[in-house]
Amino acid sequence: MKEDSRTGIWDRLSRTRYRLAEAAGNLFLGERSIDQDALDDLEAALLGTDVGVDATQRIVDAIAKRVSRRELSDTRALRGALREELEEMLAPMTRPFEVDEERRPFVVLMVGVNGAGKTTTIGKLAKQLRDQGRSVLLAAGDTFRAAAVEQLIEWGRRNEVPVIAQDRGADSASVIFDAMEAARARGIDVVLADTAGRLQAKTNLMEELRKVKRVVSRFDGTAPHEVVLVLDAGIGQNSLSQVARFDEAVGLTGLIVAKLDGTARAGILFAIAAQNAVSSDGRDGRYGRKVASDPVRALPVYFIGVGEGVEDLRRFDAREFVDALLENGQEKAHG
Ligand SMILES: Nc1nc2c(ncn2[C@@H]2O[C@H](COP(=O)(O)OP(=O)(O)OP(=O)(O)O)[C@@H](O)[C@H]2O)c(=O)[nH]1
Ligand SMILES: [Mg+2]
Repeated sequence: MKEDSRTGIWDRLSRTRYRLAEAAGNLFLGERSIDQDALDDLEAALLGTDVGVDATQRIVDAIAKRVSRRELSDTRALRGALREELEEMLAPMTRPFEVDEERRPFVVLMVGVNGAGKTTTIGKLAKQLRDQGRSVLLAAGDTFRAAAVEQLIEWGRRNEVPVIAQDRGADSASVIFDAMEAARARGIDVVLADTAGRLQAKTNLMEELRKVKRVVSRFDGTAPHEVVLVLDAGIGQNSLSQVARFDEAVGLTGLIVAKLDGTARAGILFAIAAQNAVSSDGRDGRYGRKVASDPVRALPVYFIGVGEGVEDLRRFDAREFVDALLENGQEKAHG
């Protein structure tokens, strides 16, 4: 089971994997000594997969330090060291998505810019929650586009979960409020609320989301229980400003990185980790996280999206992810 999901990720993070393998292939497999040239190649490989300047610097510095301490005498040791560094960096972002059963309905707001993958992710997540035996209701909070409502209704139909929707142009906050009422009346466990990614020029997206949040918490003071930003991995370094902007506006509790399949560069996760590097005492340090809603805990990546299908939402796990990136075909073939 575990092996299956890992193989799946392995297959789909191709671009980043090849880039790393290409540069690191020399380092890991060749006869080459670990000199400045080798470190430069590693640096180039990391930068080429959207790891970003900050994170790359951290990783290369850490490796260089070990080299100068002569801890890394061979390529095998180097590979192990890189794995450790990458994993350590992502580890604080590994936290499972959990539904608090004391909160019913447990309300999840899905936010993000248009086209990021919000609606699709809701469809996939609804399926997972259903498979866990939970009842789910979808709220069509993206009232800006008629197609958005239809898309959500289609996901609802496929997963056999109800969808609360109103006509195009309806007030997003009131649709979500209605959905919470419906969920409470029906004893439903989880409400997944879709939101718009783009609004008319006269309406500000962040204002709208803030209003949604206010209205939701009027219904239940503890809600929303999760505010999850869906990021399109393909946008690269722009992810960083999106995390900051949405967090500032609505206080994020988690991330989902969609579209890590295809041409996406998986390195963006390291860039996000580096941006969020704040130690547990609140000072800038290694790989903790400062968020408006929770100043000392790392902002988790709950899931990664690796395709358009309903099954293509994988739990994020730092170790599994880094393994998938560093594994090469040979090793895989030999188990
Ligand atoms: N390859 C791939 N495609 C994805 C993934 N997630 C979503 N998509 C596709 O990305 C496109 C946009 O996804 P949506 O879910 O409609 O995005 P959205 O954030 O709801 O967009 P708006 O409603 O316009 O704000 C669709 O064609 C999805 O099928 C993924 O993990 N991998
Ligand atoms: Mg949508």
